[in-house]
Amino acid sequence: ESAYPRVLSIQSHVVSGYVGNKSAVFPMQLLGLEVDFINSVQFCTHTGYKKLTGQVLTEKDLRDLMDGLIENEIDLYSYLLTGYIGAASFLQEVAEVVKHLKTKNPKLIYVCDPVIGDNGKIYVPQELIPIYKEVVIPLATILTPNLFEAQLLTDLQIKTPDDIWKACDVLHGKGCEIVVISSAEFEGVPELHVFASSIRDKNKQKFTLEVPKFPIAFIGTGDVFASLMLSWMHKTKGDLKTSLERTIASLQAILKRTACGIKEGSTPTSREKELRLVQSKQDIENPKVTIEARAV
Ligand code: ATP
Ligand code: PLP
Ligand code: PXL
Repeated sequence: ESAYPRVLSIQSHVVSGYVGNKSAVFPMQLLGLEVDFINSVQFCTHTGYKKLTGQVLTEKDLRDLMDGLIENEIDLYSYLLTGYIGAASFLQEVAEVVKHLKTKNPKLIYVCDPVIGDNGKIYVPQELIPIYKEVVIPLATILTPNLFEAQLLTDLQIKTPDDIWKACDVLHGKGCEIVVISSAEFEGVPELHVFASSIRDKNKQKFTLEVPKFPIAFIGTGDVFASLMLSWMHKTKGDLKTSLERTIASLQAILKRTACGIKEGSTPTSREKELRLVQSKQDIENPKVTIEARAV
């Protein structure tokens, strides 16, 4: 086994700003993980800016890069992290990558953020949904959907916390040991909620956190969330409660710093909303926990 843990992160690259690998790699490196990354796209910015340019990696390109790692015998990973994937054929190839990495390391931990959409809006092609459901989710160790994604992946209507736990059980039934609902909002409740359910080592655990919500639609926060959860689950040897608390503490600090740069009352530009990730280095290294995860 490798002397230090190595992560393979397959996500977007943007030249300017912070989504995908640009959001995920820095926190993992700061927390001591060796990160190899494959850029599934290289765009000028995230897709919310007025002009989008750049290139998309094909499934064949992904296969080629993996073949290089395999032939060089450097395809032993402890963790795989994936986020936004824009094409069905690429997602199918990612599933092949997971299967291969598991033959090399049967203990591989696959952290999958099944990015489909948010708040009733789908921003990937529909045909990705059955592939996530049938092929990818059974391979995932830790799954981090938001409430909307959990609905689409389970075909359940989620209206209450009880419904969330039912959805988590459906996802456990498909094979993921840990399900973290990275954000959920309920009618008439101003806070954001995080839910986590684990059946790891037959030890059932459930936690919730209540997070104050900034009135700003940040981009790339889901990517930071998954990256911090992976890092802290590693550093705490699987302590779900502590990992959730430290992840949320760092995220809150990053968002507070980012919000400070936005003029109140005005509609922020995409540029102004870019996460102040580098400036938050110390909040990532030493999160100050103020929000406790409550056991359910
Ligand atoms: P994905 O689509 O990648 O699965 P997601 O939609 O759940 O993820 P976000 O909604 O970005 O991702 O939320 C991830 C985390 O980021 C939340 O748990 C919360 O801690 C933080 N967060 C995001 N937006 C806000 C906000 N406006 N106010 C407070 N916290 C936020
Ligand atoms: N908009 C689009 C087009 C996206 O692809 C994503 C990706 O996740 C988002 C918004 C939201 O990003 P996040 O959930 O990381 O904040
Ligand atoms: O997860 C956010 C994300 C990832 N990749 C690309 C994006 C976005 C959000 O807009 O545009 C290319």
